[in-house]
Amino acid sequence: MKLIISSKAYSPWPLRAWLLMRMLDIPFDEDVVDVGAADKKARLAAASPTGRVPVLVDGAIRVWESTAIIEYLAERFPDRAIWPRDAAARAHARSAAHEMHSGFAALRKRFPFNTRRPPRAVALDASVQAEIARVFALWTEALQRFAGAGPYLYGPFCAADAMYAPMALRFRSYAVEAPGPAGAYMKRVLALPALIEWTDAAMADPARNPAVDSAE
Ligand SMILES: N[C@@H](CCC(=O)N[C@@H](CS)C(=O)NCC(=O)O)C(=O)O
Repeated sequence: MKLIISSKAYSPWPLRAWLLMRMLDIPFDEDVVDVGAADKKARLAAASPTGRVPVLVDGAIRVWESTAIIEYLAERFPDRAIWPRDAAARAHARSAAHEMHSGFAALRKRFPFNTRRPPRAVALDASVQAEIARVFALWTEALQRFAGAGPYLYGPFCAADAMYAPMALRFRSYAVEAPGPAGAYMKRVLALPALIEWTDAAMADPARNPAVDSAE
């Protein structure tokens, strides 16, 4: 299988699929469309009907949209527990993942994704603060109700953890402190060797997006 992604420093959606596959030992090749490449638009258009990545290519099958990739992987690798085995935990995890996919617009806008950004706080309006509080409440609820012995939201690492991993990176980049169990969970996610592999690769990548790099 091949996962088409974009420059790692700026790519929260590709990170989700990539991290899930790494964490669940699903082998794949990666194909990176460089943010600075002259043919970037053409390559994205050739890769994806939306011109956006991630795209998973499995033989003749092409899957776009991160949530569709997760569902495809869950069907293709039923032994991997991409979603929790328990029905109540699975329902919660799916709701959390879809809430991430469709929500948190204020937070994403205020915290442009940039894994190379030295941690620094910015002023937060009420809508961003409310979305941050919602993420922490969601993590705390999942940890308290479903994590058991942990260490992740529903115990073993699953798709919901992958969906929220870029949020942990955003919180680090913008110096947002997570309280209590949510903070401990965030630390565990940021310590994942696979996540560090991604951010190290981003650090070493010469590709630059000046608009994001110059954000407040
Ligand atoms: N809803 C899509 C969003 C994908 C998306 O916005 N991807 C960004 C990278 S994070 C992209 O490909 N942007 C196009 C570009 O960089 O020109 C998904 O869940 O996969």
